[in-house]
Amino acid sequence: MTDSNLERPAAQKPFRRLLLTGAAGNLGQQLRGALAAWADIVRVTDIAPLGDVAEHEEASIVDLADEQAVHALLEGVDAAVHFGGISVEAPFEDLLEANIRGLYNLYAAAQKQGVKRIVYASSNHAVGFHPVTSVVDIDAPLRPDSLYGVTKCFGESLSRYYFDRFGLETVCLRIGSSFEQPKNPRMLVTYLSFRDLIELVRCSLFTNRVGHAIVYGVSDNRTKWVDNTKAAFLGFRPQDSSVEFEHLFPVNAPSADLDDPTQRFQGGPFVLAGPMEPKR
Ligand code: NAI
Ligand code: 15L
Repeated sequence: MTDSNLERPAAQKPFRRLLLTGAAGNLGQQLRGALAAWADIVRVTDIAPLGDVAEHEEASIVDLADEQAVHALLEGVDAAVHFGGISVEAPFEDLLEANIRGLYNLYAAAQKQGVKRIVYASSNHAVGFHPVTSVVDIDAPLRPDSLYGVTKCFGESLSRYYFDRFGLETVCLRIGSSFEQPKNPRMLVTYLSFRDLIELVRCSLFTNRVGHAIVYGVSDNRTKWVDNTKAAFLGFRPQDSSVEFEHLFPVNAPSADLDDPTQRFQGGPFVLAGPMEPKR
């Protein structure tokens, strides 16, 4: 919680207004309801249709690449939960607009509007070219596995700059694989349950003085490729595990083929996905 929120009367919710980008997406839909418990007003936005708008919500369809519209979005916002943008490998031109220009617009607007904190959906693909035989902590070198991963590294650097230069706080969430359930054996390692995702966002919004922080978003899975020890101050304790889904994948499957890059590196299939040709 930011200092200005602490000045609000006890009967009110901790935040006056939270912004949620990507609200129509897979994870945005999960977060939309959760944010209602923490803010009087949740401003939801996406480039895609947002469905029914609740009484406590303000909704607007905005392309993150539209500078003016993004500046208007950030007006009167205490903190932003930024889950909008392209979430997979894509042609560079598309990533450039949504994930690079869009992110710059968001930070420039947040700084101008005096927003105190951003919770940024980074990705495991910022470090996806680390081998599965290693465990990475939050100080591990960036090793993006795709142009998509490179855009996440840009987001982590841009947010670092905005903290060092302007004091705008960010928690970068290096999310693993957050879906209803793991879709393949790799996701047994990278799985983040929706419940744990919501808890991670809650910790990121409510911990005092986060500065510029990085944390891995994975549940308490049996196999671990990431180590959150240095992010312990956020207080994130995953409740779930992919163990309950292990039966979905054959127990007698051959062990990882380390000659196959999609099995040798943590990023899995992303390591071979790009660069993609622009759509003509
Ligand atoms: P998603 O693709 O379902 O949602 C992203 C949303 O962003 C979509 O609703 C889309 O319409 C919106 N969007 C795309 N371009 C936009 C633009 N130019 N302007 C405004 N909105 C735009 O993806 P998901 O799974 O919900 O992921 C959310 C965030 O979390 C993304 O940033 C993704 O990179 C990140 N992430 C997700 C992971 C996962 O396992 N679901 C893993 C790692 C990171
Ligand atoms: C991501 O960053 C993607 O947004 C998501 O769609 C998944 O592919 C996830 O990583 C993953 O690594 O499984």
